[in-house]
Amino acid sequence: MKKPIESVFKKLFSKEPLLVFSPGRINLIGEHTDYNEGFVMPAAIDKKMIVAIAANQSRQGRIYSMDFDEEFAFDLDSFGPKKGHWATYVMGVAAQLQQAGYEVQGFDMVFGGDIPVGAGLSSSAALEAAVGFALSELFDFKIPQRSLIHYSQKAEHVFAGVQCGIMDQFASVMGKKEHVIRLDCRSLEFQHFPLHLPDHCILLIDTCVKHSLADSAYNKRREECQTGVTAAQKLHPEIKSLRDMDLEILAGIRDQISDPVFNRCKYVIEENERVIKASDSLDNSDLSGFGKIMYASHAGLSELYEVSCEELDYLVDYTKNLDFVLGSRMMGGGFGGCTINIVEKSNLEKLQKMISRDFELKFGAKPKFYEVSLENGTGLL
Ligand code: GAF
Repeated sequence: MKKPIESVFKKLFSKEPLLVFSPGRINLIGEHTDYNEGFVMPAAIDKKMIVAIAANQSRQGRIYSMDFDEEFAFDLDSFGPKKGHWATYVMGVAAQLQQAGYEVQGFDMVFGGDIPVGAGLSSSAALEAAVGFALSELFDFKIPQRSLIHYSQKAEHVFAGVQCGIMDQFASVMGKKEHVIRLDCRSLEFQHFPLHLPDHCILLIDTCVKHSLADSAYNKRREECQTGVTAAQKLHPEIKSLRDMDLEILAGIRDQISDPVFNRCKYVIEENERVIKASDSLDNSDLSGFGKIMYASHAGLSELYEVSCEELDYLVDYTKNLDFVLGSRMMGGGFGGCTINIVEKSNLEKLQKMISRDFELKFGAKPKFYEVSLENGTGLL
């Protein structure tokens, strides 16, 4: 991907660009826990967004998207969100930097990469982090990593309209080769720990569907969690987020909240406990224990949090009786995208053939498969 982006840039703008990259992410476990100040276990992967950039001595940001084969220009002194348009992610980051006092000058940019869009691998967070880092390098802002993460998240909130948590941007910036990140989304304390899978690999199976309303349903889940917290605070004022609640506290407010709110809160409380248990399993090299927790996570996401869909449920169920798949669950925001699976390397091909055939028979289209490796976060190419 590096070569075509570089040469498209040179062709369009007749100068040498600076090249940066930012990876997509997987999440082993801890879904929809980040915005509840809970725990997550993501990692950066070998699929990335690449940004080529150079200053243009004007007050314009001129951007070309390789994926959309489209150009877009905006005036750095007057611009706003353009929800639903790819350029909103670039402008959103530029706006955050300006707001923080960085003097963003005119720039030319080409971007593209191999993170499938809509697959739940957080291509938008990767783009945001890449743009922030590219502007920082180009104009020598020296933005610290943590600020880069926050500006990227804020860009998503303000310019894309999705009230996302911190996980995706954090993983994209802080990823480390062959390591997973254990992140406490309240304190933002984290650890990199090596993931040893001698006989297994991480396989993502992409349903290639993204059901509409995913963004609005995401924001709705956030509100439902907050409704549960607000109800609990009446009895326990010290509670700040679902992170501070347990099932007993939840039972105490059962009469004050609706069934969906109860279910959302129950899921988040249980998922936080699962992340802690899953982390212990990995420490003890108990991969099969880890896999069982993945299945439990999926059940919660599907039945209580209600962010799964028929295609994702089918893929997870499919693997349940296969002894060469240790664990499987939907990954990311939901309503489509990928499942993440821990699969015995020696049976990888067999699994792909079986699923390809049966998924197509059921849904009329083939899924896609990505075997991923864990890689470093945002940097210079
Ligand atoms: C999306 C969001 F961007 C993340 O912050 C996270 O909430 C995730 O969905 C669900 O775990 O990727």
